[in-house]
Amino acid sequence: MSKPLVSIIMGSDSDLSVMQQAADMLEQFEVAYEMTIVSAHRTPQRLMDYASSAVERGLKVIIAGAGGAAHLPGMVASITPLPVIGVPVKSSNSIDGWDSVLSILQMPGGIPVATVALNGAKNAGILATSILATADDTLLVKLAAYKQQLCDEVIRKAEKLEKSIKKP
Ligand code: RP5
Repeated sequence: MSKPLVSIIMGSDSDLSVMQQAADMLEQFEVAYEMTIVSAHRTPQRLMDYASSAVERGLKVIIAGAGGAAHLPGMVASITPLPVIGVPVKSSNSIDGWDSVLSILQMPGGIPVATVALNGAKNAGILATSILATADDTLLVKLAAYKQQLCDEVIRKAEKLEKSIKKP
């Protein structure tokens, strides 16, 4: 098993079904990752320890997901110099998801968090891979192939739809 380059953390195990989608993308691109629970509110010291040791442990990107009053991504970004991708999760304590989105999106100047869509962990996995790909040509090739695959799929669907339309 190679050393993890990407960390996936979440505020609770109740975020796992969403955050697993980031892990699935990293597996697809064969990027080594670690995944665990770090709660900004329930385990503040663990958050401090985890974020402050991330560089020395060899991590390059951190994906952090949380719901409701979602402080995890922003707090992690305030501690580590690594890029942090925030995933707003529509959780049981979310009013309608906007609370998570805005908590993660509206960071003060100086502490950026790259925020993906609500429950957008899939894109977080792809974005983390893109960040690594700036220094890894193999990953660049894999990402280009993935995008081509998305394109081919749409063309195939378009052709199918066009054929299904009855000619007047
Ligand atoms: C947040 O509170 C977590 O990230 C989760 O989305 C939400 C609810 O947590 P649980 O009460 O399900 O543990 O901190």
